[in-house]
Amino acid sequence: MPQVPHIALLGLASLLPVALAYPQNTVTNGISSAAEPKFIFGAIGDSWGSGVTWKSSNQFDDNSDSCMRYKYAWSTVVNDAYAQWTPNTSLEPGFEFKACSGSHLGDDMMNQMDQLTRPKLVIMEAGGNDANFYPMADACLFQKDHNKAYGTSYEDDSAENPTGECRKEINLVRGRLQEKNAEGNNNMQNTVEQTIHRWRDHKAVVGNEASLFLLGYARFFGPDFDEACDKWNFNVFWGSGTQHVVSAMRKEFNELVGLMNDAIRMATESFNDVNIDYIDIDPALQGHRFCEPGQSKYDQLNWSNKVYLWNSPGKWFLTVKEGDHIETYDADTDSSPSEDTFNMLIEHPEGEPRQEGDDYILAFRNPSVPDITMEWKITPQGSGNTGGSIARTLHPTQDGHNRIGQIVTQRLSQFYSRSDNPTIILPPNPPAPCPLGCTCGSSGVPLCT
Ligand SMILES: *[C@@H]1O[C@H](CO)[C@@H](O)[C@H](O)[C@H]1NC(C)=O
Ligand SMILES: CC(=O)N[C@H]1CO[C@H](CO)[C@@H](O)[C@@H]1O
Repeated sequence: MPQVPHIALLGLASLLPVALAYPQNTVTNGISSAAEPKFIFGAIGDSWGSGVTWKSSNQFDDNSDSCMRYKYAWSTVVNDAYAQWTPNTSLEPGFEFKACSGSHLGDDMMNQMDQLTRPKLVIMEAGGNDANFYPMADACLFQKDHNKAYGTSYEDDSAENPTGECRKEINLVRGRLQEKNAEGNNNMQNTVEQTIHRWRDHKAVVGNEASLFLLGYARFFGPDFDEACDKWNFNVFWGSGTQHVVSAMRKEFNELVGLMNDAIRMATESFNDVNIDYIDIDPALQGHRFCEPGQSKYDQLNWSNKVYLWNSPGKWFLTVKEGDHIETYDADTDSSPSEDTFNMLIEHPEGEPRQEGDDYILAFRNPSVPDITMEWKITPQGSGNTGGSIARTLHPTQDGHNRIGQIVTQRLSQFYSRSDNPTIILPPNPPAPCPLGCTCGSSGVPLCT
């Protein structure tokens, strides 16, 4: 890469004044001399980095900057595992968590860098907002804007000249990920590279021998062969949406996440610097994405721990009545009805949703079990922290963050040559669930009818 030595020279030119300008009495080489020495490491990035808290009990901090940092985000898992990867066990961990929901590559990352003291290690996860994935997810999955006509569904639309919002948004995201600049370089990769250049030149990094790891994202959907999902949709019930989660669309979503990851990985590789590298976190969700074989609709809506991604934008309350017996469940306490009850009712909405104030309410009753009803109430727009139950959609659950944190921990222990610590073994991926319509004995070989 011809521009690398050039920029590196620029960085060198500014090294001396910047290093001298840095307050030497408080921080030297990532070791704070005020208190006991620390190994300072920062986590910066967007909402996949912040983790998206959705209630006060799982906030990492007081959320006064509305960054929605989650107490169980992958970076906290890495911090908890500090002793397993640190290059120097005599140093206390100096974890600085600055990732912020909504952030982009470039300026936002540099603003977060400004908030770090003098890190020896920075782990960054960003780029999704530069590709602008959310409008695509809304158009293809949730369709939560009551007043919007989403138009022709994915399967009835043209890939080249779409009229429906879903395919239009997919094409926009694809464009952002595949566009090339005048020199023929991929724009997204270029944006990542520019951010890395700026990171190298940042005053907290210059002269500090710091390392930078960039995380990618994880694909949302399981392997293609599950057909049950073709008949489901993730549309919110208060909208008029009927976009099913068809396999061709799932495949495209996965492909786009893959393109994002390629741009990040290739950008890091272009530096050919052992201190700048990519970590593939996609395997973290293996077996636990949406539409994995053998999952039920209940699993998709985050009422089980089979799926490691959040679904269902909105703050919800459920009431299940069985004769005189009434049970309520809500998003705040994370309580949920039994899977059997839910699955028995969910395909049987009774009439149309009604609106009460800010809420939308829909009742369900299965004609074959008429004395059980379920009422589902959703507040689409949360305020303050409740907004997180919308914003967390399509982000990892705590289980997902755990897995991502384990992957990062393992990588760091290799990077810092902690061969004394061979015990970090990622949990094995669960065996593939039995495909629908098949039976799987202890051999695990599916017998399908
Ligand atoms: C680890 O940190 C301690 C405390 O600052 C320092 O005295 C020691 O030299 C460091 N060890 C290595 C191997 O860098
Ligand atoms: C709101 C909700 O449904 N929460 C559930 C999501 O999944 C986790 C398990 O990963 C449950 O603990 C929550 O109750």
